[in-house]
Amino acid sequence: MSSTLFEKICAGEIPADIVYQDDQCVCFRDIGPQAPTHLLLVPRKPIPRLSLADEGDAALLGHMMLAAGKIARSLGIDESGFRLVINNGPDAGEAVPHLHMHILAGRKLEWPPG
Ligand code: DGP
Repeated sequence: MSSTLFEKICAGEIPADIVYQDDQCVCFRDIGPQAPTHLLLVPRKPIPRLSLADEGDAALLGHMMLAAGKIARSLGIDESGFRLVINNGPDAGEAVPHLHMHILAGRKLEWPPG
C-alpha cells in the first residue's frame, strides 16, 4: 500500500485528471489551480523533496525536465510561455512531501513570484 498523497495518485488509488504518464513520472491537474493551466509533474519514486534527491536520481530528474517540455508542447503552451516551480521546504510553501514540479501557464506570470 502506497503512502503519500501523490504516490496514491500515481498508483490510481486517488483520482486525478492525468494529462501525461510514463514509467517514471505522472502529470495531473492541480486541485487548486493558480493559473488557467496548472499541472503537477511528480516522479513515481517518492523522493520527499528536491534537496533530498541524490546522484542516483540524476537521470530521473533529467527525464522529468524533458517530460515537462514534452507536456508543454502537447498542450500548446510552449510558445506563449510556461513556468516550472518546485517548492522546497516550509518557507517555499511546500505542502506535500513528495517531490513535484508545478507547470503554470495560460496567463501573464509575474516576476518576482510572491
Ligand atoms: P506545494 O505547495 O508545492 O507542496 O504544492 C502542492 C500542490 O498539490 C498544491 O498546489 C495543491 C495540490 N494538491 C493537494 N492535494 C491534491 C489532490 O488531492 N489532488 C490534486 N490534483 N492536487 C492536489
